[in-house]
Amino acid sequence: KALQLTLAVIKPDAVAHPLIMKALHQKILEHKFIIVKSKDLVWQRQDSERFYAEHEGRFFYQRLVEFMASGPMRAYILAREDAISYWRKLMGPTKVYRARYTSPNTIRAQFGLTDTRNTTHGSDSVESAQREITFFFPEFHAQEWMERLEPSFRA
Ligand code: YYY
Ligand code: MG
Repeated sequence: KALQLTLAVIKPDAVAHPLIMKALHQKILEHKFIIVKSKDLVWQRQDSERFYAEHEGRFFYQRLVEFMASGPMRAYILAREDAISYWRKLMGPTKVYRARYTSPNTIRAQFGLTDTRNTTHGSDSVESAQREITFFFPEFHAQEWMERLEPSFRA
């Protein structure tokens, strides 16, 4: 079955808690994602602003970019069948109160603190996955990675 790549990020609120990191790592493996690459990093504010440029001007923009540059994150390139929508489903809704009411088993419902400190990010489309993977892993060549797979796993 065709593998799809997505970018998953564990945000600073969760990286600060080793037990949450462990739970999230286990969840990734449990759901049969392949961890293609991972790295720990800290953003400067300008990285934050560039990544979230689409939200510039929204009421939450300042608190969002400030939070995302407030401490270490872990970024993963994950591969799986339907990786993009699958990871989004595991994440749950953006807003923590909504997540807790509507999807209590999701990552944001279980670990999110606020609508901003909501534990995780996931790409939301093929285009954003490409853009975001390159943003975090500029040295990674998705095309080459795909070409090395068994043909039946290729998109
Ligand atoms: O894609 P997703 O992360 O689920 O939500 P977006 O609507 O793209 O917002 C990106 C990011 O902005 C969200 O994860 C937290 C923050 N944010 C916020 O702080 N307050 C809101 N009311 C909405 C979003
Ligand atoms: Mg989004």
